[in-house]
Amino acid sequence: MLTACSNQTDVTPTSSNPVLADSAPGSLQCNIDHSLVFTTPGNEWEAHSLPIGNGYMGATVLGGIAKDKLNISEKTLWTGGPGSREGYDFGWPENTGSYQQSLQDVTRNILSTRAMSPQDVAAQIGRDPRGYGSYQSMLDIDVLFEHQSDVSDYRRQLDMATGLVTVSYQQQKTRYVRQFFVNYPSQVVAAQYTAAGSQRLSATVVPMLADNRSVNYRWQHGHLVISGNLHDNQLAYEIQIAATQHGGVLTPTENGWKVDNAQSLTLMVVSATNYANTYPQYRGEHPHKMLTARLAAAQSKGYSALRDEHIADHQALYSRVNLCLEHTPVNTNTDALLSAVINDTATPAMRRQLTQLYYQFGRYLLIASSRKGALPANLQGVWNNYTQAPWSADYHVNINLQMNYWLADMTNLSEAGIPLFDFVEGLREPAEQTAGRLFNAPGWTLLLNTNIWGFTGLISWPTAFWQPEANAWLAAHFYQHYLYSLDETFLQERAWPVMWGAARFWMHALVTDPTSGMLVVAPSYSPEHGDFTVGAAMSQQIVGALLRDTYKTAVKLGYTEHAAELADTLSALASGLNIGQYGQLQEWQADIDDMTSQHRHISHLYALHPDQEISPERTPELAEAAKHTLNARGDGGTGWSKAWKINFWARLYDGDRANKLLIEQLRHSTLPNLWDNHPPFQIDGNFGATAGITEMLLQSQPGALQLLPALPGDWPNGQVSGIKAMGDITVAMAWQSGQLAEATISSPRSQQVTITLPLDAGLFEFADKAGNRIAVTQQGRRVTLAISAEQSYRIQRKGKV
Ligand code: FUC
Repeated sequence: MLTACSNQTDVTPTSSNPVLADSAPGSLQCNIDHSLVFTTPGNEWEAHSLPIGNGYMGATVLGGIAKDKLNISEKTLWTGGPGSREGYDFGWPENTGSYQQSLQDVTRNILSTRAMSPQDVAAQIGRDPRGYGSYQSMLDIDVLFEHQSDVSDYRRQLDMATGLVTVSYQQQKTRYVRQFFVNYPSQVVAAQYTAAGSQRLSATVVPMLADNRSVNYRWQHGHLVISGNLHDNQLAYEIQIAATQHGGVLTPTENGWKVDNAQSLTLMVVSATNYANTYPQYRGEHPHKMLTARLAAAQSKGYSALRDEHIADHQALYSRVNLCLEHTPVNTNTDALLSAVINDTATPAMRRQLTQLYYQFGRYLLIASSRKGALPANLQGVWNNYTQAPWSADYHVNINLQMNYWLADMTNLSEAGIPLFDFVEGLREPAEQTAGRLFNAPGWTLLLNTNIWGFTGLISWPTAFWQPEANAWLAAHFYQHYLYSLDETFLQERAWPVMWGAARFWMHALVTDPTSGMLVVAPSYSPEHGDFTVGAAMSQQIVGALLRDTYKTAVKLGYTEHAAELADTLSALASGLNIGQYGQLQEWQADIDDMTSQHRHISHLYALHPDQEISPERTPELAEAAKHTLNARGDGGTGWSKAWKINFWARLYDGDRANKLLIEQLRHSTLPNLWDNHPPFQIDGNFGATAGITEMLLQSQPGALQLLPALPGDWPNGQVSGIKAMGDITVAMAWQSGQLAEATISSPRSQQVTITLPLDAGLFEFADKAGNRIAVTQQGRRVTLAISAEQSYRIQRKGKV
């Protein structure tokens, strides 16, 4: 259905979700498209899966005609960890004293020689991990249909607005429809297969499990219970499946079912393990009782009620934000749209259509892979088809896990961000051990990567093992969440302990550089190239940001002694902000950047994004230097690298370049199902791109908002609503001919805000909800106004744009 910027889902305006003021600018044609649509079955898991999930469990649908494979994963099913055959020690060296001695030797050496090869450093302070493990697939459910595969009118669709996957096709006079969802409140995967017409449904249902576990099948009150233990670590898992049919006959087989001549077949699947996120054993109760109760509750609700419950729960999050980039839809087939963008035959309108879809896909994926109570989204979100997943589908903390959560607050999905905070808090105990054992330091830290078993220690890959700044980067998310939510209880009870713990670590671990007398990180490694050095830019910037944020928090909470200690350290800390001989922002202390390097990591621009120490207004020379760096690095890179570059260019207010990177990402780093392709499939790029698109439309700092800071020429007309600025402010905007036409802001909290408009503030009128003009202070493009809680304020362009 084509609507003039109205949504197909029913969005009720509330204070946390105001839709644009009733009078949407007249002529904007916009089909707000929420579906990924394909007209052929999928056959490759990475490229064609349609994902559904509830944070705990993920499922993917390929929609084969003769055989439909439903892959189900559950976040806690991992090999490795305590009890692993290989042994497990969290990545800690056996001999703490001699390890600390080696680290001191490396530090001393590097302070005098200024550079060491990664191989030399890894030989001294790296270590092969044992029992790291990998995320596992729980099971596949193969449904083997007896009907022929000569079908017509085939359609495979993921409707992001409802979180339903539907597969449908026609065979002679029968319409076959399958529908899938994963319900969060009731914790169940549901699938329904129906036949309407002259034919009925005949099929066998076969659960398929990997051979790296024991597998026992038994029947309990008519449903199938599959249980066992992973061979590697004896982690217990259980799956319970209930099957029901309408019409025909359902017959249990040895480990599944056979259905004959039915009108419909319904499957409900629950699964869990005895994992508990508790150091050091990471084991809890066997899930049997819980799953039995869960399945019984789901069955008594029934399929339709579960679907309604799921849709309501999903929409409460998903429908908060709408993005509408004007286009007349030319094709709703996602394959065709993506192919046109890849082949450069897409019109600007087609690119906008895909952009709009891709934007919401990032939000959809976060809702499906990160819900309260679950582990956070890993490198593949929650979906997995492997027994040894790429990078174990773990949590890399030198960019990847953090990127997964950039979008959470700004796209009005704060709830979906909570698993990150729970996870980091869960790492505290092993991370404190890591700080003590490796660095002889207080506080907490971890290195390059972590798993669900509290791994916070060492690996041995020379160019990717040493990233102790990860603690500061994770702590930044706690502070950011406070800035977005203004939740002071969160700041005091959750953010402060994490931030202070990381800051204490660094106040101890920083060393005085004999050449400058400044405090530096040493050894320091700019990921994931070059030599180990002293005080690489990204090390200094990340630690500096942590100390500044922690200082502000200490002042706010009245911890004066902590604040004084932080201020002392900050005053002696090297900034990591140096401009080099080519005008670039130096990656290292020495001016040795190779301006031909196209390396994917650009962590030395951390101060530009995600931090905001560099900005075109406040630090124009540094912003210019960041541009030189970005231009030299080029617009290529892996999926997440391009996604980060969208954010960088947005922060530099270059919307056209940000959009170019977005198109590059769609063209070169996107799988047909719109999953980000590192390659292989790695979900961070999806999340990073959605964050980047938001940054193109809205940027904020405490008390300051910037509207349409990086609007590309390719998006002349559009609307967005429901996105968030710091200060718990919800923003809606409409623009025409590339110019802001109207904006609405509201917050549950009274506060003073300064808004930077894209044009002189004199061109706009400012009114309250009732349309009464309000008093504002204007200066150039800036306008300052006091907003009252639960009121909405309208900024409107005078006259016609
Ligand atoms: C970092 C990146 C790689 C990859 C891996 C999971 O080490 O450098 O590109 O994303 O994480």
